[in-house]
Amino acid sequence: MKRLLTGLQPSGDLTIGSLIGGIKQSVEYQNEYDSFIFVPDLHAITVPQDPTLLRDRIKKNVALYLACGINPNKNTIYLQSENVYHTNLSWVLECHTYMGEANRMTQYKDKSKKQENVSVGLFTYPILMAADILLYDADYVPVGIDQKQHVELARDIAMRFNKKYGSTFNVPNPLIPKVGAKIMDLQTPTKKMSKSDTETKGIIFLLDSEEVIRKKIMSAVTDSEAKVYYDIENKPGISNLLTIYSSFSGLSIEKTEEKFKDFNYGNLKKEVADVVVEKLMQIQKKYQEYMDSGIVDEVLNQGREKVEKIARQKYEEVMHKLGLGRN
Ligand code: ATP
Ligand code: LTN
Repeated sequence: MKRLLTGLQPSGDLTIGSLIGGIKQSVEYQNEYDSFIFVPDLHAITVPQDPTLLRDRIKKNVALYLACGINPNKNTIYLQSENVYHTNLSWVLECHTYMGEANRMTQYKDKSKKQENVSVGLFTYPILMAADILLYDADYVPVGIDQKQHVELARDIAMRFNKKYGSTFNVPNPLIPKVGAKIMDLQTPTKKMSKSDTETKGIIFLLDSEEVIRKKIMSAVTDSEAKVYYDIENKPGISNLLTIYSSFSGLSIEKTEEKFKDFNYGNLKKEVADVVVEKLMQIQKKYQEYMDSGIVDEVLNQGREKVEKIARQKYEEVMHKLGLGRN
């Protein structure tokens, strides 16, 4: 079975964008691949975080993964920070990455523009990500298009290392969802709904209450044409509502468009709110059960134990090849 590995940064609470664009795919992949899903909490501290919120969110995210259908018997689930080999290998890989390569990373360029004091960690972030991937010989790495460049860097580092020291790392492939629906912000429907945005009126979080979900959807920005059809360019708000309905109901975009063609915007929004509320309430019920049961800790302990063994073996091989230590 090929190995698949992915992580969702705990940089903000999970949103319906995280569900549709990330977690839902992982649920589909879990039957086909040996799946590793981890929380890249070390990546989260490349930008300032509140420790109390971060600690709380890490556990919440894992409970949400489970509530959304990630099966702990089919996935290896763990926290990045609980396995020291991620940072150990990251250092080794930093010493095999050129400044020119790291300088080309577009996410760093974008993110560093938004920060006042840019940390060195934000710059080396893609190399830690390469370590996350190479440590476990992942075959496939499902990521959004914005992360593709990072997976390509991991490939380049792996090939360079293998060439210099002999075959050590599997060369991973990015797995970009083919027709993955992109959920846009409800207030600015030309912008992706993003969990780390500070303006939250246009974001539906998986743990929002029914009242808040309805309020956010009912006040979604639309247009003045008063006609429901799918046209991302000219009607981003309405198209986004149709996408959300389609993603939550499983109905195709064409059928969703057909269903709502004679609806006014208010009634369309109400129907969208109904499907989202129905699904999220189910998820929240399961989430609460997982939070109360102690299963999250059990799953993470099991995951930690399993990945520690794999990672230690890989890291010892790397040390040996580099002439580090005594063996
Ligand atoms: P951040 O705000 O912390 O950068 P984000 O909410 O933009 O995070 P990521 O954690 O970067 O999301 O994305 C994780 C995965 O979920 C990626 O594969 C990404 O493409 C997908 N994803 C995130 N937001 C959306 C969205 N609004 N619509 C569809 N897919 C999304
Ligand atoms: N950078 C990724 C999260 C991430 C990741 C990884 C994804 C960290 N390490 C390794 C896949 C494999 C993000 O922001 N979505």
